[in-house]
Amino acid sequence: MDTNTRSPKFDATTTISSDYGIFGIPLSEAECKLVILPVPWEVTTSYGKGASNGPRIIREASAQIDLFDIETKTAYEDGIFMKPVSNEIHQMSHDFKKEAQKVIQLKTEMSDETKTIETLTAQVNQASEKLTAWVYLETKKILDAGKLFGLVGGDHSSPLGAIQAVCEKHSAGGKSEVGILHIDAHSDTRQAYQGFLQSHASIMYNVMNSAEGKRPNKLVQLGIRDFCEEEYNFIQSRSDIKTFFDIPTKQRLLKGESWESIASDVISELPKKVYISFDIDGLDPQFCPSTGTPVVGGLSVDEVFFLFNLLAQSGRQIVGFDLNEVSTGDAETAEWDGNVGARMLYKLCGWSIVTNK
Ligand SMILES: [Mn+2]
Repeated sequence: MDTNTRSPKFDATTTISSDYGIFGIPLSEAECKLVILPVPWEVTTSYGKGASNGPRIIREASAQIDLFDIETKTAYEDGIFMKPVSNEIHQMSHDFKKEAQKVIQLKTEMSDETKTIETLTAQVNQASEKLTAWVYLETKKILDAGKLFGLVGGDHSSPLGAIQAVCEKHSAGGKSEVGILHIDAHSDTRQAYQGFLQSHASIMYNVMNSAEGKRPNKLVQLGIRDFCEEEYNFIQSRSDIKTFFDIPTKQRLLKGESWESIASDVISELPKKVYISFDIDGLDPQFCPSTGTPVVGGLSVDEVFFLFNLLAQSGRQIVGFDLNEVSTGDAETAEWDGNVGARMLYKLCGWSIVTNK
């Protein structure tokens, strides 16, 4: 497809690299208002696999999207850029995933090799810390260059450093002004999972226990339908967390309440500055069949698009976002997952640009 014909702004002489960029937009990082950091990471994924391929399949599917959008119009003209996928990070993910798998296997077998389990677990935790530190620094660089920020994972542990950097950037008197809109099937508030301190299942626990200037002032969760009692109790214990569990939310909808009314309630819990953390499994699994831990129920694409539109109309500002857990499963490619992921990403990009005008 000749992507240059999709916008009068981009002349036919500009070429598009196959290593970086996204949506077929032929602009350099310096020319783009919004910069996306890809994080090909899936060390502690427990059930499915292929989340580290997320940036690649989303990028591949992204060239098919028409740039003009009925809601965000020509927002893309400000430029959207995705950095090249780091081979070093991808290799590190591959190497430490093997160690994490070994830990899970030994624990499942009730192995008495306690020393081995401890050593491997510590190594995996160190690798996760290193990843988080890298993501934090890369995010800071993008923000300090005056760009809008997005991240594509990877499993849901990928954005911890990014959320900390964005919260820190938007803080006053040592407190962050940012609220997180977290769309997910899972609450992700486990203190640790299989001994791993920074797993995908602990991201929001870690976010809400970050140092004061680096943690959001509010966490608002939507689509949540898979969590354990420990997670439920953690949510209840925190006045800075508001969870819209999927079943009671759907009951309101099924009794005839409008989605507009429900979405307004969700938005009213958020401060003016919003960071969106979007786990693709928050959607009904028909939209993400290859994701690692699918759960029945969930949101439709229409409901999410409606929510984003209403968020923008409310005058809120999207100060950063991540999209994670878009996966290939066992396959090399998963076209449908990439297609849905790319469309979700495009809306997130468009609304980020529009709400920062
Ligand atoms: Mn998640």
